[in-house]
Amino acid sequence: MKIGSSKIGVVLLAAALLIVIVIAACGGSDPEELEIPVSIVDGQMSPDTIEVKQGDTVALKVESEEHGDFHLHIYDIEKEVGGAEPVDLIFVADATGRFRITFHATGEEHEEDNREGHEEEEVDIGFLEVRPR
Ligand SMILES: [Cu+2]
Repeated sequence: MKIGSSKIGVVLLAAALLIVIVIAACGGSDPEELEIPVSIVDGQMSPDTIEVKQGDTVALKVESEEHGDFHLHIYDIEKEVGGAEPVDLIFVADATGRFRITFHATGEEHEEDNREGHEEEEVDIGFLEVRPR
């Protein structure tokens, strides 16, 4: 009986250890608040892909040398960038997938025309990638 119960003890210990390893490896991590600096130079976003996890609260700090609208598709977040200060874009990454980010150049003198010509004017500058947590 002594040998038997110590064997069970070893098996239980091994099982417990395995569970701890699996939990540690797979994460179950809590949503994070991320602050990500983004710059737009020559029609290209840097980083070209923003990677976050589902549920994260994301604050993009967008700097652009050119004046225009920063547009995150599907999430449908659009904001004017290109001033002296970086622009904060804050959202919760609740939808997973890969989302286009485009830039709409807006010369101040024909701002109204751009509202209509949205699709022709926009330039792909990068992606947002939201992975399941
Ligand atoms: Cu767009």
